[in-house]
This record gives sequence, C-alpha cells and structure tokens, in this order.
Amino acid sequence: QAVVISGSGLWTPSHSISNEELVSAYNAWADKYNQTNQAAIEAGTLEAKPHSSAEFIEKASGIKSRFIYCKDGVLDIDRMYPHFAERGDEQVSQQAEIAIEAAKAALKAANKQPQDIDAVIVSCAYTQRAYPAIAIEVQEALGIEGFGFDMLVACSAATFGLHRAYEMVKAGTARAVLVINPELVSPQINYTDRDSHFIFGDVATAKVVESAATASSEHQFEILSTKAVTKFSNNIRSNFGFMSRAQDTDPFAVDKLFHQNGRSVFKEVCPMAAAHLESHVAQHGLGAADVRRWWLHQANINMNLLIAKKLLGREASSDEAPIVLDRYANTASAGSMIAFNLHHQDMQSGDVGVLCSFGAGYSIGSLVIRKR
Ligand code: CO8
Repeated sequence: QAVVISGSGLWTPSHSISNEELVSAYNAWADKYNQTNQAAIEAGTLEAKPHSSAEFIEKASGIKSRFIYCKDGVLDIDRMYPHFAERGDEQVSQQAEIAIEAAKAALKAANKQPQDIDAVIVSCAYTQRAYPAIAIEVQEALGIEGFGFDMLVACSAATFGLHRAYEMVKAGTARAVLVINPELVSPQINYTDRDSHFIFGDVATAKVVESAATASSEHQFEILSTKAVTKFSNNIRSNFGFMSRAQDTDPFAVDKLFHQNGRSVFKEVCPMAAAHLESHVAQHGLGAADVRRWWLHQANINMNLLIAKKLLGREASSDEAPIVLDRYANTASAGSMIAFNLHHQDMQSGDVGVLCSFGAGYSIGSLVIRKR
C-alpha cells in the first residue's frame, strides 16, 4: 500500500528583521555594554563585545533577513529578546496558533477535511509547554477525532515526524496524519551573541501524509523510503528545561539559550549528511544525478553548497537544490519543508526528490519521494 505526501502548508510571520536592522541594534547594544563595563574591559577582566556585520552574516550564512513572530523587544537594546504576552489557559497558545495556520493550508492543499485525519503530530525544536501536548490543542481546535502527540528532535523534527506518519499509515494505525512544525525559535535566541544572533527565524510548516488509495490532491509524492541516523554531540546545545527552576539557574545564562560550536558542526555534519544521502538513494539503485530535486535542510548556504557538491561532483543549481535561507534564515526543522513547499509544483510524474534534515543531536533524517 503506497503512502503519499498529499498536501503541504506554510505559515510565514508578518514581521521580518533584515541583517542591517539586526546588526544596528546589536552594535548599539555592544557599544552600551562596552561603555558600561569600560573599567573592567580596560583592566582586562572582561572582554569587550565586538561589532557584528551584515556583510559577514550574508557571506557566512546566505541569510539576508528572517521572519519573526514578535519583533517587539528584539531590537530594543535594553531588552534584546522578543516580548510574548502570556496567554490564559482558555486562549489558544502562540505555538498552536501558528501550527493551526500551517495545518489549514496543508489540509486545503491535500483536499482533506478534519474528519479525514486520524492523528496529529506536532514535531519541532521546542514546545512552549510540556503538557497538554500542543498537538492535542491543535487537534481540538481543528475538530479532528483520534489522537495527537508532540515530538522534539531539533533540526530533524520535521523529517522524523514524517517518518512516524509514514509508518502509522503503512501500519493502518491512521488513514491520514497531519505533521506540523511550528518553529517558534526566537525566544531561545541569544540576540546579544554576535556569533549566533543572525541564524534563526520563526515559521510553521505542515504536511498531510495518507494512503495513496484515499489521496485526491493535485500534487502527490509517494514516500519510497525513510532513513535516519543520530550521533550524540554537544556542539549544538541548549540547557534550558523543566529542571532549570529546581537547579536555581539563570534563564538568561548563555548555556540556557541556543549556543553552538559552528565550525565543528560544519566540519562534522557535512560529510555525515553527504554519506547518508548517497547511501539512501543507492538503496533504490539511484545515483545522485538521478534525483530531480534536493530539498535540503537550510542551516547555512555554504553547508548546502558543499553537501550538494559532494553528492553531484559539481555545484547544484538552485533548481536542483533550492535555497530559502536568504528570506527565511535557519528555521530549525522547517527549512527543508519550506523549500519543498515553495518548489514542488513543477515536478513531473516519475521525478524523484529527496527531503533531508541535519543538525543538533546530531541528527539526520531523509525521505526519498517520487511524484505520482
Ligand atoms: N559579524 C562579524 N564577525 C563575526 C560574526 C558577526 N556576526 N560572527 C562571528 N564573527 C567572526 C568570528 O568571531 C570569527 O572571528 P575570528 O576569525 O577573529 O575568530 C570570524 O568571524 C569567523 O567566525 P566563524 O569561524 O564562526 O565563521 P564561519 O565562517 O564558521 O561561520 C557559521 C559561522 C555561520 C555559524 C558557520 O560556522 C555555520 O553555519 N556552521 C554550521 C552551523 C549550523 O548549521 N548549525 C545548525 C544549528 S541549527 C540546529 O541544529 C537547530 C537547533 C534548534 C533550533 C534552535 C533555535 C534557537
């Protein structure tokens, strides 16, 4: 029984921050910090904060701008993090709100109604609370019978979520599954760290996975196989969690926010991802040149260029491996899903494509799919 991705949805925040805006706020914050701490810096007991640069950011990452759920507070040098109003238990949570928007778009693209769906997976880098699951809140809001659950696998949350949906439909556990990736990452960004303040943006993506027997949408992609691997690494880490209060920790401490050793990540993950992808397509008797499109994880343009080059032995065109980093930045697990959302409608029947994530964990997840 063939299983297909039958619909894809994307929700993009209405606010964005350009590199120039971000850098100008950071530099003003750094100047103020250096001025306030002048004595300690001069005494050599504290390091001065260096300036950030829009040119560096674009060259090092390919990012020109990023979308953000709440711009308020991020560029305020007396705050430097977004301001989210706390919502009451009777109100829809911010993360469910954006998940619902992406889910509605995916349902429409898949030509499905809520009563056609049996399960909801919310899979992303962070959930805004542990329970009740965001997926169950979304399920309730959309009027879906059945069950829902949340799962976290950082950058590979979306692909790993699709893997679980594929298995559930294959096993007959569900007729159709909604997999949603509400990547609300801005609250965890250290906007006072020039090495990482530019990397991330907010977004939500969603997909409908169902049996080919029930699919009726215009663009259906059969999932031919899934492949995943994880290997523990501390090079991308956040230590904030439910233990933080009991440990009497400072939520503003650098280790409680996203932090990474970017160079090591680059060096270690690129060969891992290329080898993983090569062996995944080889399972189908295919070489990299037989793949019409690569919807790769969007962390850094140089990473994508290098991985595509390792696979193809030459540079990939933007038609072969689309990049959405310039507008969206790194959106944790949603990057390859945005690339798919914006670049799948021109695929011809029989064309093979690969969805792939790589990142924190480390984790790598891929799906080989074929246009029906
Ligand atoms: N402006 C100016 N200069 C800068 C800046 C800046 N903003 N930032 C760094 N520099 C300086 C550095 O200090 C360094 O100076 P020096 O040579 O004097 O030491 C110099 O520029 C070069 O710095 P790097 O070596 O760090 O620069 P790179 O060319 O390596 O680029 C990158 C940095 C872009 C971070 C790159 O290393 C990279 O992309 N690596 C891969 C990282 C990656 O993909 N990580 C994935 C993380 S995402 C993920 O897994 C999901 C986690 C969950 C989501 C979390 C959401 C909050």
